[in-house]
Amino acid sequence: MSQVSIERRDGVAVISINNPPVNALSQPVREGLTRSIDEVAADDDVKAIVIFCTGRTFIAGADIREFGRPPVPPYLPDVVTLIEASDKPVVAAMHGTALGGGLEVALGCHYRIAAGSASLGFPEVNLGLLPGASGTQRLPRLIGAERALDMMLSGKPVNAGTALDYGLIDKICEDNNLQDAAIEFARSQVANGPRRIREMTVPDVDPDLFEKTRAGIARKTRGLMSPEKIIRCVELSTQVGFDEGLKAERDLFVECKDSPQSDGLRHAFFAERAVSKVPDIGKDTAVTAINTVAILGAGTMGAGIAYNCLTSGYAVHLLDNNAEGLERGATTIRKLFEGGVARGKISEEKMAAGIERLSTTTDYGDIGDADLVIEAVFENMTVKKEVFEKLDSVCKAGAILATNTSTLDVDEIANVTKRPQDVIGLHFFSPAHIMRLLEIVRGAATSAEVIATSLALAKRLRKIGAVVGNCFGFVGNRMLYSYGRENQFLLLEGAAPEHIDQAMFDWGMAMGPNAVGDLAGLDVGYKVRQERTDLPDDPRFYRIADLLVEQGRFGQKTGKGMYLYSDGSRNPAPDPEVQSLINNESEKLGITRRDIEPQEIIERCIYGLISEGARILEDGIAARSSDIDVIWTNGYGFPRHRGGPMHFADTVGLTAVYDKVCEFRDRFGAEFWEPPALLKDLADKNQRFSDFDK
Ligand code: 3H9
Repeated sequence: MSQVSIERRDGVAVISINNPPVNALSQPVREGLTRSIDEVAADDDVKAIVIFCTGRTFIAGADIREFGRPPVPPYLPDVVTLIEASDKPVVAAMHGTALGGGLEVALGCHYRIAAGSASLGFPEVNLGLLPGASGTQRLPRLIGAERALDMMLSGKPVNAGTALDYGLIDKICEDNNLQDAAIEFARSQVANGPRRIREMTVPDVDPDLFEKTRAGIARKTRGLMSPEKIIRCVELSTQVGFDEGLKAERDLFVECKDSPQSDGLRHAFFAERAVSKVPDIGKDTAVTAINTVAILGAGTMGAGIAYNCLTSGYAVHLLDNNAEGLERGATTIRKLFEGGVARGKISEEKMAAGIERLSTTTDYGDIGDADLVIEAVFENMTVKKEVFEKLDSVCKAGAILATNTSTLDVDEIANVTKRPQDVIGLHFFSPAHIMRLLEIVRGAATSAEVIATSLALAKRLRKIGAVVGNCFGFVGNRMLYSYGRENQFLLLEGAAPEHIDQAMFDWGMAMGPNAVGDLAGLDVGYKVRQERTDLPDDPRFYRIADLLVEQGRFGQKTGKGMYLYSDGSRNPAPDPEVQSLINNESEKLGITRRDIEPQEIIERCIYGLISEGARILEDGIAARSSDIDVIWTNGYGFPRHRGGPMHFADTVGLTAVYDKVCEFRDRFGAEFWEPPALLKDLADKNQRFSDFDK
């Protein structure tokens, strides 16, 4: 069946697009639209045209999957031009999410109406693209350059009400009456005829707008190419004629589309959708209803998780053995709510309702009715086991018992209960209410239902749930060990903390490893290392971090760690004391310090990560290499435009990665740099990690 069909309703032709799930503008849709517009243009009985979509949404954009392949005509800009050229008024009738190329189709129409629940936007920037089918030239003409820039640079959609205020749409109608309202509206415009945006001029703009915008986004968009190109296109819309602007837009769009940045961002988009598909968990796996969540431990993490649950509509019992700690936790939650209200993120009513759903207790007897318990106490196996024994005795049958451990063996914890099938790891990242990642750690006995329910929970908490296997540190923190190890070795070999951090920041990491360590607290990793019995017997291993902790330098919270934080500042300042400590240690260990180029810093840290990622795949701890990418881009500040460590390796080429790892093995020893068998195997076959996923 064709994805585009025509129905005639008393002089109005309704062109319907039916391309589930999101009516993306795949080649057959573009072809169908072209054919349909031509057909109704030639039909004298048709006086006006409506473009409508069946299913859950208006067109949600170009078909992103096509961008990795050679383009096949008709091209979208030509389709939009054809629509606008119609002599009969064309009305876009939008519901759901009218995004990207979908909104460009609507801008090619002469009029636009939308259902009240619709949202409209240009999310291309999130994919390293710019609106490439005239959006950068039509939107500023319709709503002004400033608002157009805001929509295209933020990538955030606007709701129907805002769209009406902006003049982006002409009318809002009831959700269940869209098609009829659009037909009536189209009929009412027959006398007026087409109104073409290409014939408009951009309303006057502040001459400094573009420079101010560039300066305003510089830090946030560092290293990204598409934001600057969006600004350039909108600037051109105020300087040159429509056709010239369109041509420039096309050239810049193609440059973006063909860039590794867009490739990485598109990979991240699809990886985030793939991660929710867990091989042995089907759509028919039962999901337990969760209404009440108990959170154990009222520290920063517990309070953050509680706030996240409360703002997602759950009732929360917050439990802590220590009454003062409990009060502090409740205060933290109230402050988080107040901050949310102050920033306009939540309403006063939602805050009041959320606080109403919170109860606090020091008594395990009060949490027996919880459907889900999330333990967020100290990262210590003995403490965790005690907690789970208590939970086993007080919690109702069928309750999910989750540990927020970031490293420990979930099976060992589960096995102190009589219900290991109900035990799972839910590894939140700090700050828990902000970080999007939730590592869902399945134990050997965890039931499919508990995993499916945890995935549903992640969605309701507005997080990305990544299901991983059980091993020390799971995926994220296990890989972090290799990354951190190289950082520590580089310090001893001659690189200053700030040089390492600068190199990694410039490469795209949100922060360098030393600044991250200070932020998270160097004592956290120290305590974990103290408990481990399987660490390498190498005096260099995390030596500097250990010494700093032993001197009471825990990081930001103690005003000094790898860096100095004077007078409560959060800005890391290099500390000569730390540098001399590092120099002394190098000498003690007989390491000759040398200048280390940023390139070596980057390669050792990132190839260390990639190698551990490959081992994680070999061990079956992650189901797909793209799951690892989701974890690192959403939990560890890995640059999204590089797709994630495994995708980055694919773009470098696995033979080159393998050769480099072998070079490091020869230079720095096999203990840490023996190439993983999977890396060698894929490199030998000239394959990618993405081939392993298939
Ligand atoms: C563009 O338009 C460029 C133009 O300016 C210029 C061109 C010349 N293409 O997210 P979901 C799939 S760039 C292909 O889970 P939701 C998705 O992979 C584009 N596939 O649903 C998933 O597949 P699967 C600008 C797409 O309800 C399924 O649909 N537009 C596309 O949570 C369901 O997706 C965008 O960037 C696509 N465009 O959210 C919008 N979109 O089931 C991107 C989705 O196999 N899309 N799929 O895993 C979205 O933001 C969300 O999908 C949307 C629905 C909000 C629409």
